[in-house]
Amino acid sequence: MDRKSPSFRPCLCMREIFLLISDSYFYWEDSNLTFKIIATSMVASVVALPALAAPVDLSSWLQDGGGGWNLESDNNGVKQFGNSPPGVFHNNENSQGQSLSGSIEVQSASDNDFVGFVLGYNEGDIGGGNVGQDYLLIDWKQGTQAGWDAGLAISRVTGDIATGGTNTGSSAWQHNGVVEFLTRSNATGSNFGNTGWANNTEYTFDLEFTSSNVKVFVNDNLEIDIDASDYGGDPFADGSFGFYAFSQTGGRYAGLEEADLPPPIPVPAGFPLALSALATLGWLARRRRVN
Ligand SMILES: [Ca+2]
Ligand SMILES: [Ca+2]
Repeated sequence: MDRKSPSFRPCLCMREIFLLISDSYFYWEDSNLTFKIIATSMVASVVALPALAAPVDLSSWLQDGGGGWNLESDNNGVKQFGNSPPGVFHNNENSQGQSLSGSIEVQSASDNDFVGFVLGYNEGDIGGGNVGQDYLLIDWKQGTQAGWDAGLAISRVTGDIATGGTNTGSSAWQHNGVVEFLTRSNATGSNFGNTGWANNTEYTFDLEFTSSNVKVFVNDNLEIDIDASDYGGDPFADGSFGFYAFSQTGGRYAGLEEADLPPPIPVPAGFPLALSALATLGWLARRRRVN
């Protein structure tokens, strides 16, 4: 088509728009405002990239609960020690709208219990006398034991899990009482819903945390993807990123980076319908060419 033409030729233009959507390339200069808006929105979605990740300085992070945490000399790695009651090492700042990435490895051949993460944690939520807790617990058990199966799960915590100690009957172990089990790895193609971590084996992880959605990736594979709207509708509470250990020594977290998640891109009213119509027209155009 003539790129400078002010005229609008519906059939040809729609096919051209479909092709540019397919190719992520914008060159259409027709004067029809409606379709220019649609095309510009597509370009916006293509160029919206996440912010650059920045290394995490762990020297300001805090410990709560049981066990101990040894900070490494570069302040970018930390290793838990102790077959202890639930404990966390957390950044003590509201972290919604951010991702946290790095590696996790249990550097031990001893025991088979819990490592993991907390999201939305507040200082004192474990063993600090807080009440009204509201945070998410992502725990990963190596082996099935005493009523809880191996694998990666996410739960919502609304009380103090320190009170159970290392008891296998505690809420942190059984995922009952103040620990409301939400789901095991639930994404299509997930690997670790019922599979424990292996001894002395490094996995990469990525956590994405917003008030409406949480995603957990392990080895770049999506394992958990939950929406607040699927669990009562209240937004997930804001709070810290943290690492977690319960009755398991040797969890090491390293190579840590945080990044801002890209803001949601507004979708114009009617956009999904328009895109569907354009796709259908493009398909029909291609059918006409090949029949
Ligand atoms: Ca055990
Ligand atoms: Ca143990």
